Amino acid sequence: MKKVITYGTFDLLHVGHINLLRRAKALGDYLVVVVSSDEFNALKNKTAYYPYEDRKKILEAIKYVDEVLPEYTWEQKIDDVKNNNIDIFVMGDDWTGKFDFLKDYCEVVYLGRTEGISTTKIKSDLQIK
Ligand code: C2G
Repeated sequence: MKKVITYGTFDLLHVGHINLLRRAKALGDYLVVVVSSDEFNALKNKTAYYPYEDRKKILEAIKYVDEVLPEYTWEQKIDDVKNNNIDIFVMGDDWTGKFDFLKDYCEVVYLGRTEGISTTKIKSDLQIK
């Protein structure tokens, strides 16, 4: 069984997230999504509209997603890959190169982002502060 892993906040879920998750799952048989805790989002200078528990539940309802784990630190990725026997790490190409250190442990794939949509754009279009 080929296991895939990806990371993110996945706030205000939109088609860019779904396109990423669909393509990530298509690379293997099992997709683990590591969703940023509210504390980790603070480290990313992000404030999610939905709290962690809700973002986790929403991701678990997506047919491409097999398992959802919490992301607490930047440093947990190597352990996550090892502990979950991951074969492929996937991120959107806004992260190209940033996670190449994982190539010692698994395949690293950066997928093209979906243009014209982002959580930040949704918030600004709706004037949510
Ligand atoms: N994404 C995408 N197209 C968009 C928006 C997002 O392909 N229009 C992808 C991102 O590239 C990322 C995933 O969807 O792979 C989740 O995006 P975010 O929730 O914004 O995640 P981010 O804040 O980039 O967190 O340790 C890594 C971080 O947790 C990544």
